[in-house]
Amino acid sequence: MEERKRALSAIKPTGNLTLGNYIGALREFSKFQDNYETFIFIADLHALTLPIDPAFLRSNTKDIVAFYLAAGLDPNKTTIFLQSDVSAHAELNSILINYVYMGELSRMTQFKDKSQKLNKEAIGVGLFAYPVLMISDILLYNTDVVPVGDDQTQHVELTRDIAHRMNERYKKELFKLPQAIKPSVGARIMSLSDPSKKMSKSDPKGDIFLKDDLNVIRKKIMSAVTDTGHEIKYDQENKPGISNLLTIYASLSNMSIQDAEKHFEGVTQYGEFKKAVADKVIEVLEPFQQKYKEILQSGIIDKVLDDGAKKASYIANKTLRKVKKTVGLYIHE
Ligand code: AQP
Repeated sequence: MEERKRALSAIKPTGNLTLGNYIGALREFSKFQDNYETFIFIADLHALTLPIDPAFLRSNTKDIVAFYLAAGLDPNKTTIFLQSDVSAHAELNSILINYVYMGELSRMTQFKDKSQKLNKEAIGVGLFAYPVLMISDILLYNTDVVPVGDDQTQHVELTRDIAHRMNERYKKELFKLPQAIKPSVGARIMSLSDPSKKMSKSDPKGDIFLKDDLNVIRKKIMSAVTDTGHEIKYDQENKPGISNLLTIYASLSNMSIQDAEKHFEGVTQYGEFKKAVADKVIEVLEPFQQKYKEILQSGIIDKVLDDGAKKASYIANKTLRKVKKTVGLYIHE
């Protein structure tokens, strides 16, 4: 039987999940599970790269599993697990960290953005070396495709470079070269209060949170920053606010941006447009929130994570053994 290709992705439990995470990641994940062997995990080790309250980290981790299931991930089709439950991630990280250059890591946009906000003396090594752990996450599973939003594609590119470097160095196909896959619409949802900035869970300004009360969501959308003029047109430079709302509407309606523009042709009041966007977001999030609550109450999360960790460990440990052998670490036969 021909082996299925593998898809892998994750979310860091660093903050309450946003509509950006839903559109750019969560919703995309379940599209892979029928045709790919799919691995979706909670990147809890990555969440330690910036200070985080332990109780919040724990409850947020559980929340994300419930969100995965509510978004349609089926544990019979997708291996769902916690990164820290599979020790091979940390072990491969401590090997690969020797093959990634400081120059490469210092060029990562996300590191530059996040470290800028910190006191120079207090930037954790983990924040700097974060992509090495992400590279390990991806390469352990011989991943073919990595569904991600815009901000993570640079890290996947670096993963390809390192996989290639290792293959060249050891003259064998040790690792597969993975490919980032972005959603065609909605790879970068922007803040509602400042559409020049990404909607981000660790810098929550102008965010819609997946757990927000539906009335709060409506209010947030109705007061989203827009632009002068009255046409509903996609123009990121001159109409970033309208373009962002149009993107949200199009992606949640499974339409292209052009079709969404056509849909709003003739609408000249931003208020009417915003109401339609709010209705659409609520139409999608209402049943989603309901499912999420039912899953949290059902008590299935521990079992899903236990089963997932077993399946993931088996595959990850195989790759780890191969790497250890290749680089010369002693392995008992
Ligand atoms: N605004 C966004 N639009 C589209 N996709 C997004 N993603 C995040 N924000 C948006 C995608 O969600 C996935 C999980 O993200 P992550 O947890 O790895 O963290 P991130 O990429 O760094 O996103 P955040 O929300 O900004 O988290 P913090 O601030 O904690 O780092 C990824 O596929 C991401 O692209």
